[in-house]
Amino acid sequence: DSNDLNSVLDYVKSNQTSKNVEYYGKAQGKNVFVIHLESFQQFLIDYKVDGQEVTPTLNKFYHDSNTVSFDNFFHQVAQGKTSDAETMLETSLFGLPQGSAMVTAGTDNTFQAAPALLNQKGYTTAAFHGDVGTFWNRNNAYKSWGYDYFFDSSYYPSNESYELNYGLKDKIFLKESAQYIEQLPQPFYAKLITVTNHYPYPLDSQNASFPKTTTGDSTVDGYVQTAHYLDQAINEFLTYLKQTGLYDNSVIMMYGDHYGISSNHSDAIKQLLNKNDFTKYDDAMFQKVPFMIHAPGIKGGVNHTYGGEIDVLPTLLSLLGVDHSNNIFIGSDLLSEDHKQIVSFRNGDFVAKDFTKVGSKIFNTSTGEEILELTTEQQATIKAETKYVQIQLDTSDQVINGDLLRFYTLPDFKTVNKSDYSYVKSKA
Ligand code: GP9
Ligand code: MN
Repeated sequence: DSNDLNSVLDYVKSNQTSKNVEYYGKAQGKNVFVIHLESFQQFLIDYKVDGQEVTPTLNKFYHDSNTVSFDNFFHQVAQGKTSDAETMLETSLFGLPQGSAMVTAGTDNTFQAAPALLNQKGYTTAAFHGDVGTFWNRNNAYKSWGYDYFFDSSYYPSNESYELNYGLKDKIFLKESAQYIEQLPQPFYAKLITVTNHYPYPLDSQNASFPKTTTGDSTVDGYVQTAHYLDQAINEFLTYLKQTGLYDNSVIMMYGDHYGISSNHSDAIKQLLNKNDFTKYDDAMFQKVPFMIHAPGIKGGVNHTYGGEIDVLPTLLSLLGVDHSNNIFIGSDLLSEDHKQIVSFRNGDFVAKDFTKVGSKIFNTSTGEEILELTTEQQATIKAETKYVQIQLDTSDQVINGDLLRFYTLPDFKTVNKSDYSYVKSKA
């Protein structure tokens, strides 16, 4: 009941961070593009096959002097995969330990999510995706989150050759999204969810312009090829943004939602990474995904802060100068010096700046060495970090399972009324 809110509010209070004056509000009033890079792992950044970069566009974006890029950023998804990533990015709440929060809670729960928060600051909000709107219950969850518009596959030209795997091919998807982007009153918050770089990584011969890897694992070897295709699609989209001037008028945020190669493929992974071992520590590090924020005039560079998807929303709102000190968020601003560098995984494991815990094993995070005998001091640190992770996860689950945001009055925020929204395409 509403009393359960107290422990949540205690957490929120203890989770407050100071502002980083170098970044806070530096992108105030700018449009926001959130580009979801399907199954895109950090190791692809600057990765080469036979001397050729797999993702030249994204590498350039990653190293751009106006891009803040994180190289110790992890996905934190569980069974809900893409939907868990979306939930974290839009609400700074975790997905659930089982199933998908977007499916089980997306229709009925109350949220104070990114689209609604920004909408009430004058933003138009829109989500774009080339699959049917019902997948992951997006057509309902997006209403709860307050998206003004959701352009699903019904808004895109249909032609058998345009589709692959889970939906529209990325190049066609991004190209055909332009006609809707152009109609959005500014400033807008637009999320574009790509899908071609999705397991099992098929690609039609016409678009296959990069050699597959040769590990011999057929579910792995197509990964660089579809990643390269995604990179080309992003290149075309960024060119469009530059031509229209939107590039200089927008925050462009990109992230990989989760791993593309599951840890079951350790033999192939060892070949790809050119390593003899794939330890539990290596596996944890393999869960890194890119997180990049480009904004005109901001100081870019590769930032080594440890963080994850749960931290994206507070980071973005800080950059936009939108106060979030009263919001029930589990994560915190990655650019704040108070950000605790402990990345919780959904199963209670974690990567912290000092130690990494996988099951009962503890590793030194910077060297990867397993620590077999812990000192009393190390034991105390790990105990505290384990507890912090558990509190994060439990607090988040309490909020979602108890639908607690319905009891919480966020200052200057009007509760979203789902019946105000319809995404059904009207007949021309
Ligand atoms: C489908 C897509 C895939 O619409 O977003 O989701 P995933 O399988 O990655 O969770
Ligand atoms: Mn996904």
